[in-house]
Amino acid sequence: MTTRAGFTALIGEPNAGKSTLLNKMVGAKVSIVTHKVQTTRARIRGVAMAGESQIVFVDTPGLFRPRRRLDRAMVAAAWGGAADADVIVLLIEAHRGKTDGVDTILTSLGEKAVGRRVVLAINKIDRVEAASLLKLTEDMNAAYPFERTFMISAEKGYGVEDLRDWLAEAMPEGPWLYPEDQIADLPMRMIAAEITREKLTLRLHEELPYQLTVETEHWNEREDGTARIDQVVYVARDGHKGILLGKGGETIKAVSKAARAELEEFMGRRVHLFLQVKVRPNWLEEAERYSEMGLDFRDGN
Ligand SMILES: Nc1nc2c(ncn2[C@@H]2O[C@H](COP(=O)(O)OP(=O)(O)OP(=O)(O)O)[C@@H](O)[C@H]2O)c(=O)[nH]1
Ligand SMILES: [Mg+2]
Repeated sequence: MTTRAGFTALIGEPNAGKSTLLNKMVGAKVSIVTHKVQTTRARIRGVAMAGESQIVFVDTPGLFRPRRRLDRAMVAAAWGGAADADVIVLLIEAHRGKTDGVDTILTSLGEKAVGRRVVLAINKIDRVEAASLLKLTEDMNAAYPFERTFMISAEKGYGVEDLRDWLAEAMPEGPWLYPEDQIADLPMRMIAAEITREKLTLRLHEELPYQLTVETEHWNEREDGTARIDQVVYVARDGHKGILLGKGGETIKAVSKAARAELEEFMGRRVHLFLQVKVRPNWLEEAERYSEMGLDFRDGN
């Protein structure tokens, strides 16, 4: 039997559903998902098996017009993910269509995807009437020579199998890159930090989720089979710390509870999670914070 293995990068505007699709393909929650834009910050790999083919999906941060150093590093990471891939899947949202943001991505694709196979996935088709998809498909294909167009709902699973089968065939021949039963290659301490950041993002409003970062500082395996995990949430301002803690510490307690529950489910055992909030006015300009996130600090220049 010939085996195949390769990389498929998922790119698109923030909120397009890239992480949802990766999780669906992998069959487990490897990458965090929220209803807010700019949830994913770094490249996250998830491994899916399809027959004799191994597809390594690369989830990327959304592509948008960056302002801050962190934004620039995120966008650079996204294009870096595309540059290394065998196939690029551009996700767009069916109900939003060909937005200005999508146009900007198409222009960049022209330069950055030379020689790569690029397919279009129109996502969230559960939100529109089927009739509207034809025109969108035409407009998109008039603007860029996609090899194929798929209509999917990453959340409901519609069309996901077709896309996976096509990608399985498109992967180059070669030995598998990961053991057959491996689904992710993110270290556990990073997955744990991401889970906490997801719960914070879901609970906090406006700019706050974009002004914080979570790091796992200590991870201790205990003799009773449980794990003690200590994490730090860095914020830039005193006021943010107050909001994060909430009245009588109720906000941070709720976040910690939700994160712990998900971690326990993911790990299949008991976890003791301790969160500490630290004010660090300059964290968005610190190289170490970026390497902890899996981002290249220099890309933010
Ligand atoms: N109705 C509907 N919602 C979806 C679908 N796929 C994803 N979503 C929702 O869209 C929102 C964004 O999903 P994500 O997977 O976080 O999007 P993303 O592209 O990874 O976003 P960033 O990480 O911010 O770039 C979430 O609320 C998802 O539940 C879909 O097929 N249908
Ligand atoms: Mg994402």
